[in-house]
Amino acid sequence: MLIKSRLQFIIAAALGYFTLYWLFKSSLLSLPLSSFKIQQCRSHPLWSSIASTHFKKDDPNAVAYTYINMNDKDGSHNSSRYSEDWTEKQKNNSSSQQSTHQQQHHLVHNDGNDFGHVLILTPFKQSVQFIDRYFDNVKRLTYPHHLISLGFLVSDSTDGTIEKLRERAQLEMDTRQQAPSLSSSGEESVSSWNSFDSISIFQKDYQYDLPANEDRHAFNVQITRRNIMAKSRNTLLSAALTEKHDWVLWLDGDVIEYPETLLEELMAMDKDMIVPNCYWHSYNEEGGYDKNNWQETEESLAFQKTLPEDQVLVEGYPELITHRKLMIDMRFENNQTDLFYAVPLDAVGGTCTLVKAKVHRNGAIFPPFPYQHQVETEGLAKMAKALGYEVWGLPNYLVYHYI
Ligand SMILES: Nc1nc2c(ncn2[C@@H]2O[C@H](COP(=O)(O)OP(=O)(O)OP(=O)(O)O)[C@@H](O)[C@H]2O)c(=O)[nH]1
Ligand SMILES: [Mg+2]
Repeated sequence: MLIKSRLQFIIAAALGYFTLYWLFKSSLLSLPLSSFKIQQCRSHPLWSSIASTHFKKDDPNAVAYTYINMNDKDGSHNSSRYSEDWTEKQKNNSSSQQSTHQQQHHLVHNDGNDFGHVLILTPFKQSVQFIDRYFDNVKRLTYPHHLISLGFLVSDSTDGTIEKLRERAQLEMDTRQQAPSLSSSGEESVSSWNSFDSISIFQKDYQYDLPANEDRHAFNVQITRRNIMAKSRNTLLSAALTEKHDWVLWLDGDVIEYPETLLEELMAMDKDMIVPNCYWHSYNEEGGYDKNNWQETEESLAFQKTLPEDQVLVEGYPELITHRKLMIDMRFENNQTDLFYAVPLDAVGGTCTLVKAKVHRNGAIFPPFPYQHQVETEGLAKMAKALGYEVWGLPNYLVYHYI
């Protein structure tokens, strides 16, 4: 009986032990199930890459916002070079930023979108009225903002363009610093994806003002105007392009509407240089705006053979028929309605032009001198083609210029 009850005791104790063990084990599994999941998430290589990127991006010292007056560089102006405190901070943090960018590239690669870092460059002159809209539009871009840098060159402006630009850049910077740091759920990290990598504002005057009685579009002022524009774009490019940039988007300040998905859609075409069709619209009408996106024709090439080498051609002037085929006239051509229908081009305008950074690095600039009868943006395309790169246009994909 005693043995029997001992046996019973042992069986009961064993049963009790296993019951307690099972209860303990199941409570361990059920209670912290969510934290187990988080643990799993955190150890995922992609997640840790995001986390370290955003921890760095939320560090206020990592902010890059520069304002540099370049007028002293060529001695044409005697105003002193001016850079604010954060320029120093930026320099001090350049090494940490570099490692951040390496992680970003890694992150994008892991994500399956190996598109890289884009530098959006905009020259501005007397453009204060466009700046708020400009920022509202770039902020709406759906491409990850930490892979976007903004660069501006302001010239010959007396309307407060540079002050307004600095104010908007500062606002962006403040928003970024206020962004909450990463929580355990990782939710707040989304705010960092909305922060641009850097904003750089350069200033250089060319003392170029159109005589008050001259129409800025008049044929006889085009060459001087385009020459200054070419120098402005080259100056901005050489000041802002760094080794981290994979793409350059040239975006004029008076391009006021474009798709939020512009960057990823143009990048996905994977062309050395690509331009959407730049139109204007009113409330009930629309039409072609940028006539500088075009193809040469047999007639245009034959015509150029009759010209002296230094003769510059520009489009859109009845006094000069060039025989080119303009992209503004190619929309829905031959019943092509595909948004991404692409045509090879021989020249581009600068309203909205995506260029692989290597095209610039390898020598394509905006010639301020006649190059194959072209200057500035059309000259850029001609140079890129001479370097062996391909230039393409999207006749059905529209962006809109201010009218
Ligand atoms: N930095 C700089 N920017 C300029 C200069 N001239 C024009 N811009 C800017 O360069 C971009 C293109 O110039 P626009 O004057 O719009 O050229 P456009 O589109 O051919 O001419 P519009 O038909 O009048 O718009 C705009 O963002 C201008 O604000 C200049 O001399 N220096
Ligand atoms: Mg314009």
